[in-house]
Amino acid sequence: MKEKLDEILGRAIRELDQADQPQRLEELRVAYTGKKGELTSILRGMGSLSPEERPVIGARANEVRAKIEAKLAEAAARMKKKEEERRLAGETIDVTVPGTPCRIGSRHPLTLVRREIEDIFTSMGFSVAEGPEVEFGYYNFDALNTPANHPARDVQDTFYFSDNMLLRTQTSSVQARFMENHKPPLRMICPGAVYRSDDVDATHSPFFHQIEGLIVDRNIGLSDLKGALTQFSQMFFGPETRVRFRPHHFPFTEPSAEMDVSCFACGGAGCRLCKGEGWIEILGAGVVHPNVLRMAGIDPEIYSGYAFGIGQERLALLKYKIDDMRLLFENDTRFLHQFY
Ligand code: 2U9
Repeated sequence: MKEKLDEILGRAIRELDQADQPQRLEELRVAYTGKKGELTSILRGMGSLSPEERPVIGARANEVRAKIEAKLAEAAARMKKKEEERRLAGETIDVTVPGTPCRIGSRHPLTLVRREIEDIFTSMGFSVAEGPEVEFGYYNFDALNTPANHPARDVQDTFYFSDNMLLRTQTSSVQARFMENHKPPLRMICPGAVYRSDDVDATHSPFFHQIEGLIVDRNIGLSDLKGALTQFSQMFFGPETRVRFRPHHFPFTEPSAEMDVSCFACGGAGCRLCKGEGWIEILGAGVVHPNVLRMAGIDPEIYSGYAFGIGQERLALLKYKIDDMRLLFENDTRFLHQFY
């Protein structure tokens, strides 16, 4: 029986060394140490041994069982390690493989223009203010010397919610509000969306953006306006830029003017961009009307100021040579990704 036990141990060790699948290991465990396994059946047959042989064989059988169990555990550990190595090998990350490209957004041309204008004016000491797009008729019109019978207030031109609430038609309402809680000297610009009842075409939209500016201090006049807006034009369009002012009318400024810049494409000789004129209109401006200051509680005998209004879309079309304003609002990313 001792020989039988040694033979079992030898065979078990050989087979366990060769086993390379958990399933095979389980088969061997059942075959050797399971309830119906070879060792168990030997132990069961011990009854037939002589009293002298029994303890010797019993001890040997237990030794063999312990050895087989140790070998089983060793094989299980070996398989687990191998499996883990296999898994890790499969998970290897090649850090040199290029990543999945992700599309990075780009700034909208209107945003680029707004930021550039903000940078220029803040460098001259202007602050930036914002206000509501849904506005009282008072701030949009009355405070800006545009009384009830003025044609700009017509329902044909302005979107009304009620008699006294509307979508602002100009960001000047922000300046009217600003003057109520800031004392002169003040120097500010207000960028933002405005709304007018217009049909859409290549140069018109019922929704567009302005940047308006206002400065109020002692002894401010037309020369200050010309100086600041010339400086702005040269920073925005290039140092060679010349400007010219043409008389105009706005209810909120007196005198008022429109300002042209020399064409930055042809230098003033006349080309397609400036339609042969050599000049391109870019903004309106003027000396703030005394009535506007008075409405805001500022004494026009002590203070004066100038104001200007720039159409953001117009500058974006000019700067980026875009020939149709609708492109700015259609959100076609093939178009928008050209700007950054
Ligand atoms: C206050 C007083 C005066 C703002 C001004 C303009 C001239 C102007 C247009 C430019 C193109 C509007 O976007 S546009 O169509 N704006 O020409 N705006 S002066 O004058 C003000 C503003 C606020 C208290």
